[in-house]
Amino acid sequence: MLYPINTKTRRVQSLNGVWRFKQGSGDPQVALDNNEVMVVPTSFNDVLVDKEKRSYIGDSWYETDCVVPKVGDQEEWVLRFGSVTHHATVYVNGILLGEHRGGFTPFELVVPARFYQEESIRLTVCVNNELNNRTLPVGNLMEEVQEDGSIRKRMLENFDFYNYAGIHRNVHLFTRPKNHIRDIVITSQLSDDLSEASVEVMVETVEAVDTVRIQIFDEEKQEVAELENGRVTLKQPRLWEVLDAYLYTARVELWADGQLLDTYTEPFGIRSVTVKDGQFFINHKPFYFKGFGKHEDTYINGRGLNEAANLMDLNLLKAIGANSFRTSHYPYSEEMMRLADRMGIVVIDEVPAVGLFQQFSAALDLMGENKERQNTWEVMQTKAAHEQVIDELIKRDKNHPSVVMWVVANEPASHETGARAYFKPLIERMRDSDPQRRPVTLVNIMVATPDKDEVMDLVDVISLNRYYGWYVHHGDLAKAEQGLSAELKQWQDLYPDKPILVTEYGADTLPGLQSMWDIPYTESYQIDYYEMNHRVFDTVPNLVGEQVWNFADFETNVMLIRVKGNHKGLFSRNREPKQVVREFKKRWTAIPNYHYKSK
Ligand code: BDP
Repeated sequence: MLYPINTKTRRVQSLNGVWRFKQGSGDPQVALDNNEVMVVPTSFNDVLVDKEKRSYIGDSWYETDCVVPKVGDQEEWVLRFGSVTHHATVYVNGILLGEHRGGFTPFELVVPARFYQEESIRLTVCVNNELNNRTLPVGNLMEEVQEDGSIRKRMLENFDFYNYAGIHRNVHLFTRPKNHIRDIVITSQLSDDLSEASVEVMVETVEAVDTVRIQIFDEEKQEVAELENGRVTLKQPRLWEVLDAYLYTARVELWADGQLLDTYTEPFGIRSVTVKDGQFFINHKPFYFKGFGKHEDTYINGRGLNEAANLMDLNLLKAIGANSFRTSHYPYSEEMMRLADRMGIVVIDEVPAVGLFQQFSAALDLMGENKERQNTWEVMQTKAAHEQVIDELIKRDKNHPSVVMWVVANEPASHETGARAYFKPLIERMRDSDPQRRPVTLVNIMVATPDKDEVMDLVDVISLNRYYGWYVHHGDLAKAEQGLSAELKQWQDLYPDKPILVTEYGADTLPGLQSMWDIPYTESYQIDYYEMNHRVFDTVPNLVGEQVWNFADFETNVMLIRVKGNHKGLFSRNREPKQVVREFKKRWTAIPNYHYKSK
């Protein structure tokens, strides 16, 4: 899906701002009064301040008035939402326009022409934040009878982050020609010696046109090539390199009867990604991931778009010597993806498939022997939602040079019967629908050890979340070291040709707490914990990277093991460094992006 930009044939106007707002039942036929307001975009939760409203589960109504300026009869107005979490129903003047399920991907709705004549239109969005075993992420919805007999919905997240909701990303109204560029797909093949790239640009239009003109421009806005039949071979291309990004632009024009119908410019990078012999190659060189699992999570905005925080995070990421992050546990904003492209930061792109584990508990006490048998794959009805998020993510992010791998799910019950049947078609779908055929991974949970896991042979990279020294052997780093070392060796022996990536490891840490001994939650323990992990990582030949859990502390639901959120960040929630940041900086600036572990 194309990002909304102004071009000679498209005009974008923002609908961000202060909207009318109401929680509870609503009637789109009747305008909301002005008693309560909400900012778009943001999570509604924290800014509402009131405790009940913050944790409200159900429908929230958003409304604004806007003017739809006149357009030519060959043009249309489109409403575009960057994301609405988790379910949106959109009305214009009380008339249903459409809906979208899924809280992390954009959607568009064409505004019918009859509204273009109106002085102003009333735009109403009903936002629902319920999650269940048919949605992604997975949540457990409950109803509680209150003292007065009324029913209040409650949501127990089946995952370890706060269920922030609202109109989370930009809302735009834009014009485009009726016969327009629907999509642009850019792929490139690099020669073995990197001296040539054959670039292919495929353009999808609504109807056939006389001419589709495609030109490529460099960063100085100089034309580099004009494509014939959508293809060109570029000599000595400047590559998109890790932390040294170079972005070309493809300008597409549709022409009919000598008239320019539509034009759009799509930035892209030339780089290759391959996996072979237990290594992960970018631009034909073995790459080492240094970085983070993150969250879209800031004070005040919650999960709402915060572009300043995005830039600060990526600058901090660079400052500490990292080169990558994973969009745990959902697709991040398009603005963040464009920023990563621009800054040369490598991204592992994840769908919101989290919570696919019956009765998931962040405490990882799922290994308890006395627990009832879990039957995740009988309980979960998420197949349709999963297919949808895969399709929407790849449609949205396929052209981003920063994206080097897709994640089909985070910590599913891949050791339970039914996991293989569930994941095989989804992994194939992900691989096959990507025009660049990037590697696909699944992030494995600690209990799905090599002897129990049923799916890791299906993916290209073995991604592991491992908490030796935290959830296992808590406070005993010597035992933790043995456990981690033994398990990584097992994976290496089982899949000698697959790279291993540690996608999560971490220890909750409260800044300022110190100890002479191995006492969890102290800054000294965090330092020792990571030192132990790194010692082990460096002995595993196929281990191609380390992504810390988490970049920054983040908000979670209230739980016994959460002290006002999850504190595994290397940075606090307001992005101040913990003591361990200095240690990371030393390690990561010493580890090169390439050839760290070349065999
Ligand atoms: C893993 C999850 C992540 C949690 C983390 C933790 O992937 O979402 O926040 O562990 O417990 O289970 O800190």
